[in-house]
Amino acid sequence: MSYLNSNQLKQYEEEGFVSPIDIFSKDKALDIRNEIEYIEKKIPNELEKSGRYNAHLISPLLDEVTHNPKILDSVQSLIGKNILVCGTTLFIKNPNEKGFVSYHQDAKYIGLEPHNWVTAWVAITDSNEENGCMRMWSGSHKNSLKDHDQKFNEGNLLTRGQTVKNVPKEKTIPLILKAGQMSLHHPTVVHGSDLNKSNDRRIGFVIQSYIGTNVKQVLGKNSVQLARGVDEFNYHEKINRPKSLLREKDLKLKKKKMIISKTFFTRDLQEKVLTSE
Ligand SMILES: O=C(O)CCC(=O)C(=O)O
Repeated sequence: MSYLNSNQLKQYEEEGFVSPIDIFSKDKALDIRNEIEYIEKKIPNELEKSGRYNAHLISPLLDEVTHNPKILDSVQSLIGKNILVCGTTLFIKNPNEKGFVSYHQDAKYIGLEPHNWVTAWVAITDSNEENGCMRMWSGSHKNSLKDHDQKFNEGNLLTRGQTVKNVPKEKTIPLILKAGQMSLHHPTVVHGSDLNKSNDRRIGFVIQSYIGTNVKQVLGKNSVQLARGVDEFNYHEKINRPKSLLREKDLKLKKKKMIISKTFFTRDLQEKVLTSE
């Protein structure tokens, strides 16, 4: 049992995140990294750009992380016992590349209402200040959603470059994780990350997000997996878990889900463009 204790619950409530939480061993993290790198070699581009979404549908080891009972215990402490997996994203920063993540609030663009959901960031490699770990603006989840600019800067790993202005960067808190640990963050906490200045990759596998069964997708359609409990609302289409690595039908499902996700990830931008014309 790995339910959150009272200190961890207090941290989440006051700061908008809880970290670090031990999930699996360094060796297990290395196995997962090897599976990711095997996929990258076997099918170049499969995990590039929008391909980084939903790799848990083609990789049994990422599927195992997504449904890990320790992660689900912690998540249950925050959103209740009926849990769906909405999607996952691989955030990989290679050394000597320009990857960063602008400061943003997930709830601003992800379309999940009400905010009975939480994001798990699982470290497949160590994640620290040198290689560009996530940084959180502690307590920022308590205020309402902030205005975001759309900034298409080179290297921004966010699809729409959504950026909150005037973040006090010197006050943001680095979430330093060892491979096999995770952090959990609130839908409205402002967060981002800097460049990887190390000589190795920084790999984060992000379950984006675990949602309560009462949560709807208001910007489009979602397909989900039941992670725990029962779905008494049935708002979303259900999809299967992979039985082996890189099955043809799972690759097709991942692609289909990517096209649907892209539609709602870009929707409010399209609306913005249309209204400003
Ligand atoms: O991996 C990163 O640096 C940022 C990830 C992120 O923004 C998120 O998980 O919501």
